[in-house]
Amino acid sequence: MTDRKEEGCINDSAEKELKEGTVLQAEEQAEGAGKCGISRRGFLGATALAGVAGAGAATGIMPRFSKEAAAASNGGLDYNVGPGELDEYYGFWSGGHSGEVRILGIPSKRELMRIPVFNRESATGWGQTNESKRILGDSAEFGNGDTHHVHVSYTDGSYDGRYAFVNDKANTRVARIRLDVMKTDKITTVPNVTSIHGIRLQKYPKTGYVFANGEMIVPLPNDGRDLENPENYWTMMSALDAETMEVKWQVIVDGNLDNNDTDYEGKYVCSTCYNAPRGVTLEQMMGPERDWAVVLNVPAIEAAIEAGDYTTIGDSDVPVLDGRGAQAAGGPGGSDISLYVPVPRSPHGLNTTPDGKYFIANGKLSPTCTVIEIAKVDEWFEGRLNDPRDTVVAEPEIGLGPLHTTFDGRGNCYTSVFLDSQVVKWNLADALRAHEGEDVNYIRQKLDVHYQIGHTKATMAESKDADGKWLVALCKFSKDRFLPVGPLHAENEQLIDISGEEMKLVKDTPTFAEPHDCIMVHRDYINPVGVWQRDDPYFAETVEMAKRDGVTLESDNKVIRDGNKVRVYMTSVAPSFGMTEFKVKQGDEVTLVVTNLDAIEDLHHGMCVTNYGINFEIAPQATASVTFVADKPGVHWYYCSWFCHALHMEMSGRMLVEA
Ligand code: RUQ
Ligand code: CUA
Repeated sequence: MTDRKEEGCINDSAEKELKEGTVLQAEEQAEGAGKCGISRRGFLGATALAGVAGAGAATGIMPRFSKEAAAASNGGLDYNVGPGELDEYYGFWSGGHSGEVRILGIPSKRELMRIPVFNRESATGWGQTNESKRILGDSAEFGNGDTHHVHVSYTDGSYDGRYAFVNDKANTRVARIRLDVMKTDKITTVPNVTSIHGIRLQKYPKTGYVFANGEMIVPLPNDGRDLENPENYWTMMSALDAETMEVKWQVIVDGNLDNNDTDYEGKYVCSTCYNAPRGVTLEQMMGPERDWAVVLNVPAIEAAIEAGDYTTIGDSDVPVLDGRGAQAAGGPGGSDISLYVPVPRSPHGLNTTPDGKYFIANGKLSPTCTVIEIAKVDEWFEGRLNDPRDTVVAEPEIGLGPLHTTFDGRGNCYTSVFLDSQVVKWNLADALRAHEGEDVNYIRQKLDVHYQIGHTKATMAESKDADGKWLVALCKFSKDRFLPVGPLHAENEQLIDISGEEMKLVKDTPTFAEPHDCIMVHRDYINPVGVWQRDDPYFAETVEMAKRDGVTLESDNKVIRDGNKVRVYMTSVAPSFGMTEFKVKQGDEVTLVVTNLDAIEDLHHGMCVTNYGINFEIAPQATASVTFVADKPGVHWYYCSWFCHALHMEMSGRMLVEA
């Protein structure tokens, strides 16, 4: 590795192509050179053009046309985002078992923000403040989560920038993030199932439902019965109302639900299933040759619930329907509400083409992708097709270990192939033709990635506005790609330019545990605010509490005693807190409420109480609070933890705890 770093500066795809003896194109050499700083031509070109644009740069609006011009000058898109320039896309990244969601700028891949969701977060006090604990509810005790799939809400198949939703595989939850303030605002623990893995949103007419895949099979209800009887273990698809985040209904299915996606007409949610034999050990799960993709018919489910045709499970009052009936499990291949399409064993990703015509199930153990035509799904539910397999219109061979497929909006699919460590570009129309027996090669290119890719995603690919500019390969292993940092390695996310005929690897970016998936949304669709509104529901309950205490948060600095409960209300204006001391008694339950009166964007304060394990952010015009027991007598300084002023160090006070 060292040799190559010192000698070469050949970009990686170029290096691979050299090895394989194929032609190394001049433009790729130029690009490789640019990457290690020999030639700054592309970058200078962009800057010069931005200079000509002048006004755009001065107002802080990224002059997008200069990007296009720069792209034209070096035969591809420009991935440099210079100092002071803005990225073209918001990337919403799951954070895996870090339990968070991250926002990245694309194409720079600069990390812009971390949104704590299921985790406990030190800088912002997420999981500690009363406001975040209300959102976390009973599950606040966990402190961990496992986010895999983050999706942004839709109106008519296009992103509408209202919310993002993300799953928690670890503790069976679904969270919603408000994209105006980029904070988690609702979390629902889904009853009756274990592990939410895939989630997807209804795309039309707008995101009404969030469809959450229960992955692991358990007894229904899981209350201690049937511990030793796996034949009575099942899982379900759950549909949450995107506005209220209540679970509206659940459908029992055959197999473990893996990944899902929806159509563009609001009718279907389709999910891959593995574990047809409903085994509980790896050997048992590996039984038959076939698993399936299950398609659930949403209007039919709604009609059944309307007709009262459902049961409930345990103490939950969520309507539950029975959607079992896979042929491989001895069923007829579906029911009034479900269709089971046989696919090769252990499929993984499920992706809808942006034209809304096909579901693609990715083979994982099979080298193929199975293409299901949604119009044929209609026919099956209308009784015009008998065999569920007749909905399959192509099954192209992609490579070893296809996991996920993404799209460029120009008819091409890009499938991540785990075992081969490749992104494979293939043409859907040609794959359909090949399935009809025509002699066509649907494979367009196989690009090596480094290494063991999981998800791959192209810009805007999960909406009808797929624009085919950038693709990210989320690689699970990064050995030798970065400076060593001990036994625990970063992962490697590779940025690939897919704007032209040929995919071009342009950048390696390390990332901490463990983004599973991401989406990239053009910045025109996302409109965050810079300062909180005082009437924001996020801290409304705290405002109500202050009202009951006769406190005006925007002006008062007061201590209210109510038995051994003490509420301390203070304001903050850089560089001071409204109170430089307050006194409580040992054993008091103290609620500390801070309102940031600064109304300037970027002027946060923090409240850190020393030796009490307390720290939280208070963004401009926000109120935040924490409740704790003052169990240690003595002088306890509190200080501002977010840099706010030249006298930030002096922004402090004393909590005096009487013994
Ligand atoms: S799954 S590597 Cu959790 Cu998204 Cu496929
Ligand atoms: Cu206020 Cu730092």
